[in-house]
Amino acid sequence: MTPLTQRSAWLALRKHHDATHGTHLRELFAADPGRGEQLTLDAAGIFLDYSKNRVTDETMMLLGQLAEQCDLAGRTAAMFRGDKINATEGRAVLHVALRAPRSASIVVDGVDVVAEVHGVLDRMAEFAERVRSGAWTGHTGRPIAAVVNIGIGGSDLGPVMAYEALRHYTKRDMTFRFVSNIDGTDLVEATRDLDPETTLFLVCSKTFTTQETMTNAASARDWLLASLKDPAAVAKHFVAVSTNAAAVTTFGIDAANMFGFWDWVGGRYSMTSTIGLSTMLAVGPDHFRAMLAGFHDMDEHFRTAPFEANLPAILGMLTVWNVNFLGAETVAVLPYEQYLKRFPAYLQQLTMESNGKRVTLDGTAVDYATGPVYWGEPGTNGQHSFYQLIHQGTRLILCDFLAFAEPLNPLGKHHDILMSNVFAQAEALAFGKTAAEVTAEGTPADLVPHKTFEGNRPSNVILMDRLTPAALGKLVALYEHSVFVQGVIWGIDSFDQWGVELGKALAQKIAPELESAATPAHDSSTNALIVRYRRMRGR
Ligand code: G6Q
Repeated sequence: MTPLTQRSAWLALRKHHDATHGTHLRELFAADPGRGEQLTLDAAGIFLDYSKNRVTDETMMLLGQLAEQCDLAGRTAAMFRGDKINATEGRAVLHVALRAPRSASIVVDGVDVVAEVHGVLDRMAEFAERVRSGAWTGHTGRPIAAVVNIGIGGSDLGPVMAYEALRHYTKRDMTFRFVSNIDGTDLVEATRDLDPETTLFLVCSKTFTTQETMTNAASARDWLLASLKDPAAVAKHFVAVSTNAAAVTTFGIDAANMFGFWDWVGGRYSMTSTIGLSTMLAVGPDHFRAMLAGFHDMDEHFRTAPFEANLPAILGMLTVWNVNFLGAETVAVLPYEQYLKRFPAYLQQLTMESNGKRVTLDGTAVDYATGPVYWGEPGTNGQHSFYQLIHQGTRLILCDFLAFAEPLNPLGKHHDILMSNVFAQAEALAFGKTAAEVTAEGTPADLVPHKTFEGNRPSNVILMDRLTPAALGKLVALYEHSVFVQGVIWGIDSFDQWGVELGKALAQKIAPELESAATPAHDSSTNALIVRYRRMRGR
């Protein structure tokens, strides 16, 4: 296969970039008064304004050609069909099956997985209703008042993001906590004001071997038994979400209280699987199903819409354009919605664990940039912090602004002020303020360079009606598929994560060395750190 950087569309994009990169967004807008309406998409309940990217119709046409030359359509069909596109792990990638309607059918290794998915969803719903209604009681007969999700990575970030995002819809008389870090403080702080008699732990781990989760789960069990005294209490206060039934039973969790999922669900793509149990407990089965329907709407849009009208395809290709041709190294995700405060953290894993790869599917080192760094904070807080660098620093940062027309908590003029900031920031980034404009305001000459805004900074504005469960589903699926699109262009496996292994293995080697007196066997820096730590702990 022709390497990416030698494909005709890539070469044409390079040439196109060289010919047009001197053109400022101010000029692009001046040349075409309809630009702000044309370079937009409105589909599946999401409006995307991408006009403030440094693109023209020709750019978009060439990006479409590049997608075609990378067989985006074929790879998309392969994913939806259940082909084992996670090649390095030999697995299908079927998070889309988790939100397919009951009537759908997707067969993997001879099994209709959609039927299985709905079987498990029904069990989850039944369990969630029992807990929410108080029918499920703890060991001493009291109903559950607090749910603690123990999990890490994909078994934490999606659930905590969704809980925060959908807080408006949650059962307010129940408390939800999320424990992920091996740092004991996480568990201690999460449980310090909880009553063991009314606390339910969800141990979420696909493998049920993850060090952090297993250690936290064991300490949570100790915390529970320290007050309830009877090991039989575990069955009423612990449920597991896992694919490893044997390990769940060994831990002491009743197999009847285990919710399974499948190896074709990647950790960071698992929030619509049983890993979303905490979400369902918080918002109830109906809202959870509405969220799944939102995901499915975006899945179908992605699967069927032509390239030029396809939201994830356009968003993904714009990222490729900004990264590979304009040199952006990071994407700032800026939700102007307080409930999405954990969305940037969630996206960091989704995007960076998926596309932080340096070899293509066949193991060849890439000679182009792959996944950018994603980061962000809710607006308007970021404006009073890091936006300075975005506006006047030396780096090009692609900004994704996320906003909703309807506030969930209408309060005076708050929402109009919030929205005016979204629109203002995107405008300021694109158009800036010229030295002539600054001078005309009577600015002293020596301050003119400081007060000048170069502009020409790219951004996307993603606008939705209202943050409902369905809207959240659409938004997350939009990014999931955008990440997939980028990975297809870069020719990488977006669904493995070998990069997390080395540190894990080394930590397992170092843990016993911290307790031993033997000379550690690492480099001089690691050895000295280990010895110093032992000394600091009086060992
Ligand atoms: C995500 C990764 C990773 C995983 C965690 C937790 O795609 O696979 O973040 O989710 O390491 O794994 P377990 O669910 O197996 O505990």
